[in-house]
Amino acid sequence: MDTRSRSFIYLSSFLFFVAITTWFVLPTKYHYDEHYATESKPAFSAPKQNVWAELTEVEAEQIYDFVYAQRPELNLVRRPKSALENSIYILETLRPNKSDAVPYLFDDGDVPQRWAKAVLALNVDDTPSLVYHAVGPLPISKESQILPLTFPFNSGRNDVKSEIKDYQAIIEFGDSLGQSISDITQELLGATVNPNSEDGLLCLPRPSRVATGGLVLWFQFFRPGLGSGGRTLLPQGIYVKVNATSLDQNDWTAGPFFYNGVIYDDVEDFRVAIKNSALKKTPPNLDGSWTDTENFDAKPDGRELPPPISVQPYGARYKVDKKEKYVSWFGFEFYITTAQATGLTLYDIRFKGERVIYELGLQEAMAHYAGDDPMAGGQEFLDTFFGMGKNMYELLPGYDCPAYADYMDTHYHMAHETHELPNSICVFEYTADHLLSRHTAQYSVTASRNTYLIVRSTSTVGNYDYAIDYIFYMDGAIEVKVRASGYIFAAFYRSNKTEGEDEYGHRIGEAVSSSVHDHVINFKADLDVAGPTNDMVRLALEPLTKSYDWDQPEVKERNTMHLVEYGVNEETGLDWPKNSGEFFIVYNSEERNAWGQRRGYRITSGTGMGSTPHLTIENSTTLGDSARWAEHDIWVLRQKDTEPRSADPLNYLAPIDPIINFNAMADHESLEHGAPDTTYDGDLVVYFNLGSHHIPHSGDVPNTLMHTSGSSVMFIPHNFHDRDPSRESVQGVRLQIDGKKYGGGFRGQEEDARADLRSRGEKKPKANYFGATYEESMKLPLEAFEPDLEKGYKTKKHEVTDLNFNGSAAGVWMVD
Ligand SMILES: *[C@@H]1O[C@H](CO)[C@@H](O)[C@H](O)[C@H]1NC(C)=O
Ligand SMILES: *[C@@H]1O[C@H](CO)[C@@H](O)[C@H](O)[C@H]1NC(C)=O
Ligand SMILES: *[C@@H]1O[C@H](CO)[C@@H](O)[C@H](O)[C@H]1NC(C)=O
Ligand SMILES: *[C@@H]1O[C@H](CO)[C@@H](O)[C@H](O)[C@H]1NC(C)=O
Ligand SMILES: *[C@@H]1O[C@H](CO)[C@@H](O)[C@H](O)[C@H]1NC(C)=O
Ligand SMILES: [Cu+2]
Repeated sequence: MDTRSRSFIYLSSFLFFVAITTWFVLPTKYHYDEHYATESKPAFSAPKQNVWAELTEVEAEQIYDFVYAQRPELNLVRRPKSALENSIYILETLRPNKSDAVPYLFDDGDVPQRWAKAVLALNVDDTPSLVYHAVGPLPISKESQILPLTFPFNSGRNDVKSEIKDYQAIIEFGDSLGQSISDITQELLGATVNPNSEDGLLCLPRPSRVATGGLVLWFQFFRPGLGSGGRTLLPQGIYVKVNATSLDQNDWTAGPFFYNGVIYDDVEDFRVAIKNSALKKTPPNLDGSWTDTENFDAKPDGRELPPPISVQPYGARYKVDKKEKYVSWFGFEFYITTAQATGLTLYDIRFKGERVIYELGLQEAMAHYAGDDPMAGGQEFLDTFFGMGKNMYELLPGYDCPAYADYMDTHYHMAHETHELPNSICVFEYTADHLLSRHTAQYSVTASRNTYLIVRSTSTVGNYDYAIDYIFYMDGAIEVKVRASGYIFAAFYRSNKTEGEDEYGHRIGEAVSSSVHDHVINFKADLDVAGPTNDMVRLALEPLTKSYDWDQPEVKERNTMHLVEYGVNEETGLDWPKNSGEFFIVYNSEERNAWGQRRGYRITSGTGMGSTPHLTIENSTTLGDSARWAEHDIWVLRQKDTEPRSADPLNYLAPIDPIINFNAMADHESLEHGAPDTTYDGDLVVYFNLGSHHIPHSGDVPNTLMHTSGSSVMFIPHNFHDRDPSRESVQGVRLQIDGKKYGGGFRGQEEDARADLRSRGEKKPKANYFGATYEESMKLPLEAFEPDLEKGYKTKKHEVTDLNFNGSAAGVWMVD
């Protein structure tokens, strides 16, 4: 959202066809047999309304009209031209309190009242403020009201002041500042800022800053990154501090400057140093084919053939109610909803009719940098500020998701406009290349396939792409996985480096440093394991030296190990244990399985690159109190209607005094419950972090790769059932290699004793399948292998943000 609409030239052929294609429908789904077609199945509908669903366009229209009519004194405009005009910036669903939704879901209670959250962008005494309101109940009636929305915010406020008074002026200031030193940029960078040219330099501010009052920003020069949008790989070595505090732009000041490790007080100092050759030069960071995301020309052996892919000729085995965004698959059932800030959230996740998780969704996605230059050194992003939902773009069939996946759209309402993000959520089943279980016996071998269900979306926030998966396994396990790709936000590398430059990354190009950073991505899991009353424990496996009677007299003391359980009795943050030496388990407080064991789910760092991280930086100067959840791996808190979220997008604007301070939520309240103390009912909430310590290396150029950026957390049944429930769901085979005399077991086991396991009926075939199999050869349409993307892709232009302020949570400003 570069104001000069200096939009990217689509050099890559993919983006090129996106730009030229007209309006097409989705590729029709192929089906081997009409009989299996989803369309011909009886319509599937959710048992209840999706009470968390995003507002419809009709609802939004009603609310706009209502607010305009009720608040004439605010002079709300539909399309604000600056932060000094009042407007309704965002409208979205104010999700119902859990205390209202649960009676509806489980006890025939009434449908909870539907409310909207309205973010008003208001000019309060020349200071732009974002102010939260609740509007409802919906539909708008005589009872509907507009109320200040404070209860979700532990600051007690419903507003955040923004120092960004004139976004447009900041961008223009960067432009004219850049042009005013074109002699310097030509000399040092070999180019100039020129808004009328596509390959001119840009002079852009760092969004994050330290709120000491006022607006003091560091600007850095960038080459534009023409081909694929690789601007963040192209930072240049000139930095300038700008004081944009005053309302009057004429009072804004530029300087000092920073170049090649040296600070120059003002532009004249800088010029003089260049003229007198007192300044040590360092080569600029030039664009070239090295920033291109593709190599269309290389022909290594094998590239002439397409790779193997997955097909689904008999249709899907899950059911989706797309209207209610409700999914059912092998005992799993859940609702999906979206929000412009946080993307997907799943609600009321049940497994075989039992409650497991009430709410599972992203809270915030942080990237925190470090460096010895003024840009990287103070840089940090909280990506809900830019919108993890708003930036959930259309997925590529056959690539982001298999050709046979189902898609859903996302909507959000910004500045009196409803935006559609078509096909931005996909759902599909996938069979892993590895089994869920197998066993070789003396006369048989058995194998069960690992087929799982995935709900996927991808948020592209400026330079970075986050692919977020919710994965469901047949044993009741649930995994949340994030993989990152896209361009790293590199730092400029001074070839005449000052001491310490290599402490903040690797040199990965002529004048590029990889710029080390931490990704910490916070999720909420409101676990209701077999119901809401739960306890969390740390079940430790510890070394032990013990004397056993039966060991006497030979072994006086035996070095061994044993289980020790520690209750988590107060709200706290935990780190993944050393040597994976503890199991974090959430147990139901009352229910036990057939063996008298408490029914539980284990929370563990899952399938990624090592265990999931927390922020390395302690008490980050940039973050203040805006993201305290990043300081440990996993948190356990009381569930409260007044604490629905760990973070708010506006925390980015007010880090020192944020609207939600997570520290004040995780404040060591007791988690003990039951008589005589009835103040706490035992309903707990877990917050956990995904992400990675990202030390990009030469292989992150041009883009970060998803196999190295993956991280996940899993929720795994732990004594939740009496046996492994996947046995009744899986598809697989037991191959009998000697069916006559002996069965599957060891020699000596009589055939008849286990006849039911070994054969189906009289024929006693050798291969005994459980679950359906493919029965005949078939011919599949090309679409099953290679969807026609030129027809299928609806989007004509992606509103990818430039990690700048326009369209962020700070507001949107329209140009004429
Ligand atoms: C801000 O972004 C919106 C789209 O979200 C665009 O319509 C508008 O022109 C942009 N404003 C400026 C000042 O660039
Ligand atoms: C920034 O400018 C404001 C007003 O123009 C001034 O009051 C303030 O002292 C300046 N800050 C610094 C650090 O120079
Ligand atoms: C780095 O500095 C040295 C002097 O310290 C100078 O000779 C050399 O040219 C500089 N290198 C570059 C790339 O500017
Ligand atoms: C964190 O930093 C702030 C500001 O420097 C300081 O006031 C505070 O005491 C620090 N807190 C901790 C826990 O170190
Ligand atoms: C939700 O809970 C909060 C905190 O108890 C309360 O202030 C608010 O009115 C509730 N919302 C509705 C719609 O009842
Ligand atoms: Cu990264």
